[in-house]
Amino acid sequence: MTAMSRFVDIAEILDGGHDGERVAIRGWMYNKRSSGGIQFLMVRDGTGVMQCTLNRSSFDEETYNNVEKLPLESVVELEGVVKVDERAPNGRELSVNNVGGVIESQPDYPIIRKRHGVEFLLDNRHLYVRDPKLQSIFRLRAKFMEAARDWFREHGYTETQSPMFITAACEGGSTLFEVKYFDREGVYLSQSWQLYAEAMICSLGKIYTIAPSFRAEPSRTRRHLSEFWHLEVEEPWTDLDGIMKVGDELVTHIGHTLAREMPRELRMVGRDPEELLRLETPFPRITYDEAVEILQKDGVEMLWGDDFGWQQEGPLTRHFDLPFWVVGFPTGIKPFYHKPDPRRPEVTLSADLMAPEGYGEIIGGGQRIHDYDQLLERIHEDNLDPKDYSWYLDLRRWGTVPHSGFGLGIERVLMWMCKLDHIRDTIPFPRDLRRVFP
Ligand code: NSS
Repeated sequence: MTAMSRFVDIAEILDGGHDGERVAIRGWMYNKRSSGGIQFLMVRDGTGVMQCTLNRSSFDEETYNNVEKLPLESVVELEGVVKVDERAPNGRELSVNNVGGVIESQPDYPIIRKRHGVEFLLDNRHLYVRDPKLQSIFRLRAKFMEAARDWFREHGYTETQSPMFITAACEGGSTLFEVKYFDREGVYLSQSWQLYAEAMICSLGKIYTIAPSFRAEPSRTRRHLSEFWHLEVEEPWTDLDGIMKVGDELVTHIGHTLAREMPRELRMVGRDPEELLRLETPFPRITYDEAVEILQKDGVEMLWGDDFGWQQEGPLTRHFDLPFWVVGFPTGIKPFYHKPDPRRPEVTLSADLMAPEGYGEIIGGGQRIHDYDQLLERIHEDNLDPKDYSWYLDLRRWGTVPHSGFGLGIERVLMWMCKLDHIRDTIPFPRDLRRVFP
């Protein structure tokens, strides 16, 4: 063993930055096999996974055999020459002739490379987060947040936060999580930043947040978490049409950024980057009425006035291969803050963005009521207590302006962009009805 040359990131090698060069990498031995005097190690660092080959003839017998005996997830430092080789996964491999510091792991790593049940993998999530597919998703997730923040910065929005302990529902009482808050009752975890955002637009103008939201979703589904990350936007002097344009541009920018900057990760998770490059503004818009008609023609159960559930969104979104808006939901199925359409008060100036291919709702939002009396009336109609919303009503008394906003479920968008069939793998430690451990 000789001293290692400088360590480089595996991603740099896979991107072609070190072809033919002598480099060292360090990481966890994710997988291995041997055949005919050659060992193939799959090594993972924080940036990627690559194949490393050890030829028996390049080592003394003891070193070669010691490496061969290493259990999975041992940490290795390997030095060698980068070879372009089409047979290697990702097209490059490290031809190793020097093995450095080794941290041997215990022999019984619970996640073997066979198929495990979902519950087993969730019980071992603290280890399963190392899986290369999950690693790619989490890297895409980080890039997602970066791309969103870039877009907001370029367009003059300010990031701001709301409290997580709140006292009144934004999205209906049935999914509120009540928490023990000193000796006070009626304190809950936030479902949305929105109500506070409506106060903050009078301070900061165009704003956004990226924060967790909490919903006590009563059932386990493929697309609900009890803790999800919510990207929300609110802006003054903006109507429904204006806020939909924000959604068009933001989602397109994020999709294009992932496709351009992380094509390898996208391919790894099963999404062709070209499909995201096809995103183009503006996204098509259909009315709620048209959506009901499409579903009824398809023989799906749906009456005018019903909310969409999975039974409806699945079939509806299979008609599209790009995202589209559904506009003008009935007043009866939307929360109190949605502004009724002045030309047709039985519907609201609201819009949900639907992801295609059966994925369904990824954004919900619209124009808010900015008139005091109208808001009070809607609060009464929904049997809410105006006292709970006194500060929210106040906002309509001093300098009220037309304003709009929306909330985007980050895990929902990632699930679609990564073409996953379940929401759980879009977040490192998913929380749902049954799971808060690990
Ligand atoms: O309930 S929403 O449709 N709308 C709001 O919360 C508004 N107050 C947002 C706003 O206008 N500022 O939720 C918005 C999005 C929705 O489209 C989903 O993409 C996502 O939040 N969402 C969820 N994702 C994962 N799990 C759960 N349980 C969930 N609930 C909503």
